[in-house]
Amino acid sequence: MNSISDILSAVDDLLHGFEPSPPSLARCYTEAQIWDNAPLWAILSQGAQHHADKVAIKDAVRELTYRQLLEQADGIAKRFQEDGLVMGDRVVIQLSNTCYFAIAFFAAQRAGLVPVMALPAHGLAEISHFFAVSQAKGYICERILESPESLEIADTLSMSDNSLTHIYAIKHHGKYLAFHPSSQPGFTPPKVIPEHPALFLVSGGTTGLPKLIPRTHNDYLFNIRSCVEVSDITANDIYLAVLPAAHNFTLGCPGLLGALSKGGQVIFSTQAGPDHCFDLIENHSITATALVPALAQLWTEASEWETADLSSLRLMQVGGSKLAYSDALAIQTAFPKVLQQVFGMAEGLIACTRLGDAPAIIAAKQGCPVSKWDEIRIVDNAGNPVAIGEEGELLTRGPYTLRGYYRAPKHNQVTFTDDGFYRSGDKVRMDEDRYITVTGRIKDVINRAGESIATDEIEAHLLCHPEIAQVAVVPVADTHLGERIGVALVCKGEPLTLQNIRHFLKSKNLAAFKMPDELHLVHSLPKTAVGKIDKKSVPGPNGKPWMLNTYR
Ligand code: J2J
Repeated sequence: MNSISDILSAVDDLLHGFEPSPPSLARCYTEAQIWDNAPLWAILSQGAQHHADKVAIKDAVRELTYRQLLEQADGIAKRFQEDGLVMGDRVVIQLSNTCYFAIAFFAAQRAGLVPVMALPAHGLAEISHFFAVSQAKGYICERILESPESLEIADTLSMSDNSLTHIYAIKHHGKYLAFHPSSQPGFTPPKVIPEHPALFLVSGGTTGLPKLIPRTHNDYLFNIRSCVEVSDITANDIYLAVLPAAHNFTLGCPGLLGALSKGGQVIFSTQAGPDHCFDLIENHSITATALVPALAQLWTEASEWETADLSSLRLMQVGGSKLAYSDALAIQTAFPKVLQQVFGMAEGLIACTRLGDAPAIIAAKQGCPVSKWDEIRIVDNAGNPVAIGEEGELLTRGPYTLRGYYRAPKHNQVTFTDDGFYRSGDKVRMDEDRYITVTGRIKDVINRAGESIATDEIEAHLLCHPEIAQVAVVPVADTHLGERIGVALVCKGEPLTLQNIRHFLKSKNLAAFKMPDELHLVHSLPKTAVGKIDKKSVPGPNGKPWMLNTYR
């Protein structure tokens, strides 16, 4: 049996380096019933109460009803406890999109463990970093049959000096602890405190190692509920989890947890390509899904020749990076009336367009905050608020936005204002109706011969060129200019030349000093773990990363 003192010390350790909301605000959120004061697993227990025999989750090989999902999660939760893991302990979960993901996630919640939500594409460097920061004891991973190296991280971690004591490997009968869900009716979960962290999301920044973002039971439940409300999720919805399930977008905005919270159904897909997913949409009558722009672009192109019946789809969320206006229009033509732009961040704030908005607004803007309790401040370089409609950095605070990254005091000093606003680093404009247009990242600037050039301005112009599919503008080291402007392009058909794009940019009245210095044509641009363009890894003409190492 796990002793009370083990539990107290695990919870104590969990809270070390966690920045909660100030008590006065916490009280206000509770009194206003923004915070439910419930554990995150209530989503599942309520589902099992109201929709016990309805299928909750499905993947390519299995399906589980709400009751089965709860009982199997409880079987694993009991196993965790028997193995000595206690409430407050952290576990890193790194699983692909199958039913096991949901079982493992809810098992951790039911046992009071706090999962660090790693993405399948994270490598040893990121996973080791998650262990170093969180001091997690458990690692839940899987052997992916097509990828024999998938247990290499577990092998390496098990031999190095770290906090890891329990490795659970799905689909693996070997040296690691087996993860065999077996039903456990009547399990009593430990009593978690809803103001404590329920999970750690990982930051989506494309520079440096990801930071850990503590999300509490209260804040995440509110996040999910707000997204469910604005997207009208009901028990009739069938949600396709196509981006990694551990990413905030797929997990809780409204994502798979949103669908389950209303008694809907979740279909897990390990493939994101249109041929596979279109069949899933037809076969399962999928109603809702979430994509990054590059994937939405691919689906849009494929809709021209794929013949599957996609008429069940009523909500296609697109977010994660800027959706080019021309791509939004193409989506609206290929998939009428279903597009919802989402500007979100694992740190908290979610803004989105509403399905009932005018199509022109949905194509052009990233949306307005999902909650009236989201506080937004747009500031200039000196930190002063800008006028409505002016560009500036977006700062935000609210009932589901973090107050500090986990165990990162130095970083937190510069990333949060004294009054608790999170500096997102995103450059935006906001209209009177609180609709936000993302214009870039404040630090995506090239210093060319003393001139500061925003890369997103050049990118936005180039994306209007009918022959350009994708673009990344990066600073390239230059002995004379300091930095020069490099453009990596994916063309739709005929390859373009530097001359062509300069000519095009001139026709858009772009200043001479913003003209690209160098062009590199590529077949595709590298992507981050969730599928956003990863500028840091964009290859130059010599095949090596092109961007200056010192890119700020
Ligand atoms: C431009 N930039 C965007 C958008 C995010 C829903 C949707 C996305 C995320 C996500 C998420 C953008 N246009 N529509 O968690 O729940 C960039 C911004 C932001 C950063 C956050 C969700 N949508 N971005 O992408 O934590 O720069 O979350 O600050 O991975 O992605 O990244 P991440």
